[in-house]
Amino acid sequence: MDYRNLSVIIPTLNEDASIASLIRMLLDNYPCINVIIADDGSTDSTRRIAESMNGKKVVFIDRSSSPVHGLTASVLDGIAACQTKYFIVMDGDLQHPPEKVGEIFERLAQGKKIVIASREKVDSEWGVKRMAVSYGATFLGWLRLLPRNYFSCDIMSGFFGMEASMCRQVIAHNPAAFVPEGYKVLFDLLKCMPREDICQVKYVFGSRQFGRSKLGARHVISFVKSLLK
Ligand SMILES: Nc1nc2c(ncn2[C@@H]2O[C@H](COP(=O)(O)OP(=O)(O)O)[C@@H](O)[C@H]2O)c(=O)[nH]1
Ligand SMILES: [Mg+2]
Repeated sequence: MDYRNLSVIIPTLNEDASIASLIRMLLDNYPCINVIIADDGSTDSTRRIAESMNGKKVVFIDRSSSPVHGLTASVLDGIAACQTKYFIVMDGDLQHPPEKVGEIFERLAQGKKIVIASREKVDSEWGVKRMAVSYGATFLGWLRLLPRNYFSCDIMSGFFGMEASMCRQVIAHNPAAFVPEGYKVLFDLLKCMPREDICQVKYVFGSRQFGRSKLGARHVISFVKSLLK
């Protein structure tokens, strides 16, 4: 596999406890891979760490002075900055296993338009509230996408890959479908894409070993906005 054609886009907000290990794993396991850190103004050492790692292959996007902060806005900036044919989006907290990047890339290189890493198991310390939010959002999302059959799909996944130019076209033709301050950029993309273009790869969503989840009530509101768009 030629990983020069692949960029991994990682949205970050204060992930200095895990970002170095993640970048190192990606650079060590996938020769010549590109990494784009889309950071929303971390106040910890995330920036220093990312900028100190393998200069040419690790790009740091500083969104600290952006008018809109958010996971979706950060990923969209990462996609706009992507210089390779393909990209994969993954979290910076090691809950998405870097070992799966190769499998996702293989499917993209075979011609799949969008490859979703689907959670077959959540190996996490999620409480009742978080489970209710996650399953509730998935169910409402499935209903929103009803005319197309997405029922077996992890439409809330934050771990997925696409061909960059195609994705930029989808975004350019459907700007209103996206909620920049939201958390679910994949869902916004799926609203604009035909079902048959999708392929899934299973993985186990790991537990967060460092730092805290940033998911909050305002993200629930942005998801409701996204359902209505
Ligand atoms: N750029 C950016 N990244 C974010 C934001 N919120 C969360 N993230 C990052 O998105 C990824 C997933 O966030 P996380 O809080 O772990 O979500 P969870 O796994 O669903 O609980 C992590 O890499 C976070 O650092 C944000 O507002 N902006
Ligand atoms: Mg997480």
